[in-house]
Amino acid sequence: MTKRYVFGSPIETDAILCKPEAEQWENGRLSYQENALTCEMEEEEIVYGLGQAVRGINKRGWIYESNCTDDPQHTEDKHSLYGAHNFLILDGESRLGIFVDTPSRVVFDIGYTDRRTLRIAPRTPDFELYLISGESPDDIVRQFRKLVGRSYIPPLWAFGYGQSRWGYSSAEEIRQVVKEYRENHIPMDSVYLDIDYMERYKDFTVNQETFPDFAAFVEEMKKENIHLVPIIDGGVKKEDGYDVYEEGKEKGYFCKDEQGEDFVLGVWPGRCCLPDMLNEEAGRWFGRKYKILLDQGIDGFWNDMNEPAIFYSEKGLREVFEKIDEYRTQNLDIKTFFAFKDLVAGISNNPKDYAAFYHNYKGRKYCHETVHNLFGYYMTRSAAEAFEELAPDKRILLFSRASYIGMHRYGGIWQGDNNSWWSHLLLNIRMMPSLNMCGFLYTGADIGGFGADTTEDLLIRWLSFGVFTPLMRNHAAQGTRRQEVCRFAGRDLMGEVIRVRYMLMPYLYSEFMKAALGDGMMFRPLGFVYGDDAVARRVEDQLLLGDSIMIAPVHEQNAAGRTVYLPEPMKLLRFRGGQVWEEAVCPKGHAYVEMPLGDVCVFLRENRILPLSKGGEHMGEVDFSNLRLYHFGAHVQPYVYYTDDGVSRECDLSHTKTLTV
Ligand code: MIG
Repeated sequence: MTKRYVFGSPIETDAILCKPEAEQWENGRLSYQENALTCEMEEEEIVYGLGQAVRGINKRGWIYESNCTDDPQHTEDKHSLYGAHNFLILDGESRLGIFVDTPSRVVFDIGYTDRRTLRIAPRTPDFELYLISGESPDDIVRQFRKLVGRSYIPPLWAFGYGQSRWGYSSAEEIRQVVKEYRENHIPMDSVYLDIDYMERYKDFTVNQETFPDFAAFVEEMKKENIHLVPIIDGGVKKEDGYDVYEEGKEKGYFCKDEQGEDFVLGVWPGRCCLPDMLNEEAGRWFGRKYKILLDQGIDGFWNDMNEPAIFYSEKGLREVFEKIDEYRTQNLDIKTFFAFKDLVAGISNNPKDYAAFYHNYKGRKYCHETVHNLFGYYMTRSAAEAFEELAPDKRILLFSRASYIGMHRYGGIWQGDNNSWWSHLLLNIRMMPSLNMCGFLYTGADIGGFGADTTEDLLIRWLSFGVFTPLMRNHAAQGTRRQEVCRFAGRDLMGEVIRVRYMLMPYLYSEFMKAALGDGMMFRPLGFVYGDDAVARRVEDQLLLGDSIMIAPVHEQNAAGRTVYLPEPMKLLRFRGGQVWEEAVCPKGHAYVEMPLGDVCVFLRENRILPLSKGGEHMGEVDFSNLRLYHFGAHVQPYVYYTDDGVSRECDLSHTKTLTV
């Protein structure tokens, strides 16, 4: 049951599609005072949720802030990442789902100030609050997701393995990457185009010198069964004669500063303007621009820098230059040296700048900071709504870096600029269920790690987890070690791991679609299914994937295996050398399982079915009808199997059939 409460005069976010009647607030489990909601947490209570955030599946013991931020250091001392996902569940003696709907910052102090107290403090006293009670966390998630609407569904090919790298700058370079994969028979479906495909980082342009005849190149890649996926940035280059800029300026579609002039900020292309994504007309205009690339055969995009990231504002830059001169002649000591250092570092993503420009949203003028968390959401929504008109018959791949709940209807997200660290593989694992709770099903992290140099074993282990995530993309930053699998001596092993993805595809797609169409989760914490098992509830590095299997990825360097907790007897299926080895049933309890590099292990639940295909070198080769069904137990339940053509926008649960043994 959901109860809705309105505090002050909230700004509509369009997160919730169907709103129940608002009720009169009364302090109950949660009390409201001094613009904060507080409640006591029981010792054993677990707090799930918050989507994209640092730390564990259980969010207790830290203070988080919903404030979309471009911060490439996802260390555990941080409070905000790229998304703002204000939904959580308290799971103790009773259960409670909480969604705080407001477009600006919210602080979630989950036992940080006082270990036993939850304190939720929105930036202003204007917000909507939804309290959902239910029988189980699963039940609460379903009710919540029904309120926020169906999750985005990408085309089937977008589940294939994709290669990306910041720095790919010519058609020739991309041809080479594709050639290496195909020659080594390593499956692949997509290559991502990062900012260097553009002409001087101008959205919707293509560098004519390095990508001559882009449409023909897109077509050539399609023949190789490769989809090219270009990046689109939130900022539009301020350059005379650049049509997107000129049009935006003339029509008044850019965000304005206090004086009513176009707000100017620095991002990749240098000086930029921000399309007012929140404004219906401006958003529609920006969304229609994707047509330029659609017309050249493109059918997928990733939206970046849409927190929005601000390297500097024109004003901020001026101030820094003025101050820097003051330091020039000084003896920089303990006080002044660090102030000097911070001066330049503080120029990016500065709160002052977020308070210095305005939107025209739903007919009213708003200072950006009051609606900050909606920018990436509305950028992605603008694109998705344009696609509905421009490509009514097919699904277009779309995912974003910044997000707010509600955006999950329009696109997926990737988990941003992680690092090639083992701890970030673990973070990737832990974030999957939290994101799923908030409706973000099509998601994944940069496999191998974005920043810093990867290692061969990290990449293998990360791929061995990445085979399960809907977005399976290897991406790395400019200047880091090359990360295409063909660059490693262990390429054959990596190829075998990637092949597992294609064998699992019928199951993964089916589970994804059932989660999307049925408001469920694809990845669940063990506590969601084995809520009465006190040990299972504390497991932070194993997940249930769909209804049939559990996964327990290796996330430590030099481990030859790991301890796995089995909440019930399960059968170990080991993918090795392109084959599936059925091992003995592991009894309930802890078990040490050997997992040498290159093995992918799944734990099959009793009386469930795991359908597998033979695989393929791209999604078009995967046979979704000739399946081998793995199972064990005396009372095997039928498997509800979803398949469709993978492109039509029309999808519903009538596309399911039942597989039995
Ligand atoms: O600030 O386009 O998260 O995936 O490679 C860096 C360059 C800008 C950030 C994205 C990353 C991408 C990079 N972008």
